[in-house]
Amino acid sequence: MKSVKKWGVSLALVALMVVVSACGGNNKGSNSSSSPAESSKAPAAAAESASPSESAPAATDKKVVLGFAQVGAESGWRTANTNSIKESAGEAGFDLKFSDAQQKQENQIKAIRSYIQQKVDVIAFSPVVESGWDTVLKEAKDAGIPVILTDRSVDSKDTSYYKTFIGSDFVEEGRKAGQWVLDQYKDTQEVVNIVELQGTTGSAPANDRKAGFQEMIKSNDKLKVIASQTGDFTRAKGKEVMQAFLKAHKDIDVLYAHNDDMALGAIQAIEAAGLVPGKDIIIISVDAVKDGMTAASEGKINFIVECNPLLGPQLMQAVNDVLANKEIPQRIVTEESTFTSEQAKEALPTRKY
Ligand code: GYE
Repeated sequence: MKSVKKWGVSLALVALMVVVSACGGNNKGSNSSSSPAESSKAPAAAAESASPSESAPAATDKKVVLGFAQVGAESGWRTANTNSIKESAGEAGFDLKFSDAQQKQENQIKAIRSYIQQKVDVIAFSPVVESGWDTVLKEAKDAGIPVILTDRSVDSKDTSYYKTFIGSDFVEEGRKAGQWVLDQYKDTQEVVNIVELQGTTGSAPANDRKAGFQEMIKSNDKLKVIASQTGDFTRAKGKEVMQAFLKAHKDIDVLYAHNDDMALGAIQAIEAAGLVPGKDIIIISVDAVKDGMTAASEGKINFIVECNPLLGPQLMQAVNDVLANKEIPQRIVTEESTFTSEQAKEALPTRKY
């Protein structure tokens, strides 16, 4: 920290920091806003205009401004992820500008452009789909603003567009789901009819969870995916698509849903069709959020592959490291496990999300 000579000035700075942290410390306050335009009026701007005119505060005295472009609010996983980011930003003392793209890439691009215009210190985002980011990422790079990817990645060839990617290994998650099915049906003499509810089309978790699953089950030709369609990671769509699957196919043995929310929607459709989820149709999903774990503990979901949404602390650490010019790995993978119904029952009481 640079020392400020004049007492009056340092007192004014202290007072200012108190005001700023009072405004920004709580994650439900200035940290949350739905559009990037709104978030531009966050406390940092106020801090600048209120700073003493004769001697501007040193750069190190200012709050770190982090622009975060979130995918949306499509699932329980996303809610837990958003909460983790807001909480950790508050704890780190950052000024967080948060936007929700409602699962639309064009909204995320707009938000990122607005963060570039506002000259934030770091931009972080979870790209809704994998492709189509090169132009906006180049704009950020040209503006000298470091970018960190969290949760989902991009397929850009030029990896210098981002400092690191913090998130799960989605292919591995798909493999874990596939391995479980492979084990369950290793002695089957009959064909096993599998239906798949895919995540958002073009998103990394949808592409990778499908690929990892396929990679495992292909070694047993009795395991057949007879229908596969997107349910956009939402409960409503999961229900709707499962209804259509049930109408079209009378003999579904297994449902593989790329997230808990779609599985939960599908469970409603299965029950409405007079079938017992977890028994008449074996269900596998990904995420292990509270509602999914509850359904698993009730035996309605047979196997869940965990995907950890609590990425906030790792993100804030990476922001600090990037700003301190520290070397950070290009890829930070989060640790995850899996749950059977029994294990879900045990884990549920201490589950944080
Ligand atoms: O599995 C799903 C959410 O990108 C890992 O997005 C995330 C996925 C998560 O909507 O529930």
